[in-house]
Amino acid sequence: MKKSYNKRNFLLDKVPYILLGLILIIALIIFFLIKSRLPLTFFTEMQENTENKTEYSVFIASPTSGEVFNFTNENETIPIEIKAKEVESSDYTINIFVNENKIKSFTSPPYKYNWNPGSSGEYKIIARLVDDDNNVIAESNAITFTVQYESEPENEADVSTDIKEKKTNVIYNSNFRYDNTIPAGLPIFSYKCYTPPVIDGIIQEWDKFESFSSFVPTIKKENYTSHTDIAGIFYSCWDDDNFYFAIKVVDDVFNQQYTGNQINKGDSITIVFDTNLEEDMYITSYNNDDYRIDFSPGNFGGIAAESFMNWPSSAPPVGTVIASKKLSDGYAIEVRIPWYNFWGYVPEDEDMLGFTISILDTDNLDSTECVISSSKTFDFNNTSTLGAIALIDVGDVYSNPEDEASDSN
Ligand SMILES: [Ca+2]
Ligand SMILES: [Ca+2]
Ligand SMILES: [Ca+2]
Ligand SMILES: [Ca+2]
Repeated sequence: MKKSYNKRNFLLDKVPYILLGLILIIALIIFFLIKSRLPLTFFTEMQENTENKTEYSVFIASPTSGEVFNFTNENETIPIEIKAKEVESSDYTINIFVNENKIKSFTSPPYKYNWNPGSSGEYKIIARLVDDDNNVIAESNAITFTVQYESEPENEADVSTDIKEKKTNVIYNSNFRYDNTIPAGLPIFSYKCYTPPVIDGIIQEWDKFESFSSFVPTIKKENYTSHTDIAGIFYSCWDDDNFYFAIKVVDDVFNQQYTGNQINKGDSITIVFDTNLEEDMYITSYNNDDYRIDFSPGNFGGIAAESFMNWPSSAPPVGTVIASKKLSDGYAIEVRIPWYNFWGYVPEDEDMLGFTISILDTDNLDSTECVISSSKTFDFNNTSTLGAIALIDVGDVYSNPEDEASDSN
């Protein structure tokens, strides 16, 4: 009994395998039947095509045809990306031409380059693959694109003659690194405030104060493309107790997942002060009157906005209040830092401090991809790259602004 049961069971177990084998055999028969009915070239041509592609072919993947770039500053660039098939010989060059002027040559991948056009106009870009003897082996598609520079509105007219005179005096009477500031020779001006700003991340109350938005790419600047990637507008003011600032950052991809001494790896702000600039003009290293503070907007989720002093301490600055707001195209930060964090420094009208504010941008990687700063060059470890900020008392900017304007006429 037991034996016959086992035998039948064994055969039943094999049924699925037999069926599968049959299906495979039928599929193969159908395949060969179809193949014999199609012209022979159907299969061979497909092979030839792929072979031609592996020979020499270059293709412009960015910019795209008809693309329009609206630029607001002279540092913005066109991201150029060339796709090229693996080239067997090592003696080749890919030349990039814009309006038939060679702007870049590649001899190895990646074929990526951020090109600064410098002026508005219509441009045509083409890539040519040449051999060792400069013979053109392949030419890419030709792409036409447009660049438009929009001039930034001047707010110089709003400033009264009294304030202009005061600024001229401060510049004349103080020593700072003229070449580092943007524009050269002009520090950032910070007005004394008679009513402290409300630290809530809403920065409307700042429009009476001077703004700075001429940030330039400094660290990893080859990654900088346009003002939609990273840009900012900075405001500041001061009183006897605190330094206040607000910054509105435009950033296409918000990414901050770090805290404490790591916040610089995500989207963040770094400010460096030198409270004794006059005596440290030729010192490149940080000393006991320099302060480097990082500010994080948090992630608008579980991580709160915070500040962290990297030099000279390695701890959050004492008594500092920070608030942030997520915006549709970036974020805003508002901060109050008590002066007592800057040991022995007491602010006075017409003080000139070493100063640089930098915006650090992380989009898709795990650390900083690009930095833009308020001084022409910026290096975290070199205080001689700092620009300057002038603290000036021009009276209460909220008291009768109409009267002051008519006085100056
Ligand atoms: Ca506010
Ligand atoms: Ca960005
Ligand atoms: Ca110093
Ligand atoms: Ca970002």
